[in-house]
Amino acid sequence: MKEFVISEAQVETAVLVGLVTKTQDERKTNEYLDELAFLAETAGAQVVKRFTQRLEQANSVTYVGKGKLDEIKQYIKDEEEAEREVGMVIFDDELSAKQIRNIEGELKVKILDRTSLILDIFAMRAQTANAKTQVELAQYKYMLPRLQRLWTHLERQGGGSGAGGGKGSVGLRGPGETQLEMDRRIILNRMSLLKERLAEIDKQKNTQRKNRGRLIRVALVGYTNVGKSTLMNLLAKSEVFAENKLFATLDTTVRKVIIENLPFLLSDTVGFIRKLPTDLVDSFKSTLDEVREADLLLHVVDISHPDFEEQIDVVNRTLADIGAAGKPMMIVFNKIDAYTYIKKDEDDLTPRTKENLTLEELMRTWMAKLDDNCIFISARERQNIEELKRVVYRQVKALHVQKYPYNDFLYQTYDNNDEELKSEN
Ligand SMILES: Nc1nc2c(ncn2[C@@H]2O[C@H](COP(=O)(O)OP(=O)(O)OP(=O)(O)O)[C@@H](O)[C@H]2O)c(=O)[nH]1
Ligand SMILES: [Mg+2]
Repeated sequence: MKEFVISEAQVETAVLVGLVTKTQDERKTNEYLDELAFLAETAGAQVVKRFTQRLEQANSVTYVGKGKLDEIKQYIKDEEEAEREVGMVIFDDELSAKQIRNIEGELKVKILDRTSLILDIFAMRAQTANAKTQVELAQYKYMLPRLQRLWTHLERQGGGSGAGGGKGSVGLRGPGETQLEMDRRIILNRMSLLKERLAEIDKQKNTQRKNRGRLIRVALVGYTNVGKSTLMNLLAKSEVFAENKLFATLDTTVRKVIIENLPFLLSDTVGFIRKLPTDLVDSFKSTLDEVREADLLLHVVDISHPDFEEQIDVVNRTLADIGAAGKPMMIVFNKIDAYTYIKKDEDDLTPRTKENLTLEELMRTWMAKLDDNCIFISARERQNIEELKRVVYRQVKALHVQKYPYNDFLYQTYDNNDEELKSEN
């Protein structure tokens, strides 16, 4: 496990590597690397350099081409000579066992990829037994095929050189193979134990959920760092950990929220990210059940982020992946206080792009696109929160009537009382 994990707390330096391909232009790659840098920072590493290369697709042996790898190697060497040690090289895509082995052999520093970096952050962030178990399982899932391939590779290598059908040199094959096979078995055993444990936790959570009574369930979903927990704290008056780091939240928190006298359950969930490893999504099944079983999704978007549109797509795709597509959903555009745009000169006749839209123009566009099923707020500056409450109230009430038709005592005295909401706070 060690080699996939950033060690200890001291600041290590990192070099990032990404590709410009047919399907990923330079701008995209830079955005991905920005995000990778943010991930690295969150994990406690400091990014000192980025390398990109234009390739049709990733090189199956070394991810980048030979020339680029030499360039990176030279950079590491130069830095070392200047007494600035490079701690690790992080690749923006998931690497195969073969790629890791070859790159490591060349660069002789710690090699990470986006997946192992995310796993590392998750491991760092995991607080509860549930989250810890889920992360550990995901880490083993990541490691296993890499071990396996390492093992088959040795076997193959041995097979080539072995005489008379024997498999390889004793020194290489025997102990190495046994060790790896043993590691593999230990990991498999550990994995089934973790799975059992998760199944147990799952059962408990299911029971808990059943005991929650007849309340509508609303889940805050969205990309990481968009402000879900901040909004949760605001609506539920709770103290969920929120900060400007990725994946501040790993465990779902559920709170009972009452708007007017209509109670419902609000849950804050783990944020999504591009290229989120599927194994990780699988491992977080019990966390994501909260999303799957929600009656209403509040999809929180950071409108001040230059890539917010792609982030919306990533979240929608991930929701579909976990079987939560098609639920009633409302988009909550957050961080309107931080929105900036590039004003164009009057005499500038080049076409206006997304970057030139004022907040009002952007709001109009999205309201038209989403048929008004969206709202614009600032959770931190508490802008438009009353309106948000009003809209959520209306939707939850409609869902409540639908789902629990005989349980309408909760709000009957407040039926036409939208006015009162306005005066609250
Ligand atoms: N400018 C601005 N910043 C905000 C707003 N809402 C939240 N933030 C900041 O955005 C950062 C992330 O907020 P969180 O609430 O932790 O975001 P999250 O979506 O829960 O993030 P993860 O749990 O990491 O997925 C924090 O630094 C917040 O203070 C807002 O309306 N405006
Ligand atoms: Mg959070």
